[in-house]
Amino acid sequence: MPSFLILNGPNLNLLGTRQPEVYGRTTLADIERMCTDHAVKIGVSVTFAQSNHEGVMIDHIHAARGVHDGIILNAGAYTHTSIALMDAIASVELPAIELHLSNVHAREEFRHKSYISKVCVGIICGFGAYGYVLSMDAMKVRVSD
Ligand code: CA2
Repeated sequence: MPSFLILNGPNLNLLGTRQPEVYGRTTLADIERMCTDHAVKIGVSVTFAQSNHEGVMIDHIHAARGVHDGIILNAGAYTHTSIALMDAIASVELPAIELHLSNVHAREEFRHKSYISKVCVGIICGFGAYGYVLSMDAMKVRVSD
């Protein structure tokens, strides 16, 4: 059974509690439940991690090698700044999907730049919490190729 790491970055632990007009009212725990239910339906396994720290996120990415078949990554604001995360994704040679709740291209200019995109197989953004489910479907297709 394909196994996916779903890794969330800084501030995403606050989902559903602040800025609902931008990020919705769904909490990270709700998203994890949604993904766990969907995993059963499509026959994959999912492991979740969240960190507010760049180095810890890098450790999770390194640890995914040989354990998971793909990484679904909402790197939060590190998307727009982190060469280190980009290098970590490239180094593990696993397919990664860049995920965002919001449509980053409809927002501030600084969110249009992503270091992560260069090393990801695809990008899903703008569909809120449903983007996690979409990413799981997309990753399943990718790893079944
Ligand atoms: O749209 C996304 O998923 C983002 O990755 C979210 C990041 C943002 O920096 C990216 O540009 C796009 C921010 C996550 C902040 O999450 C919060 C959740 C609740 C309250 C405040 C922030």
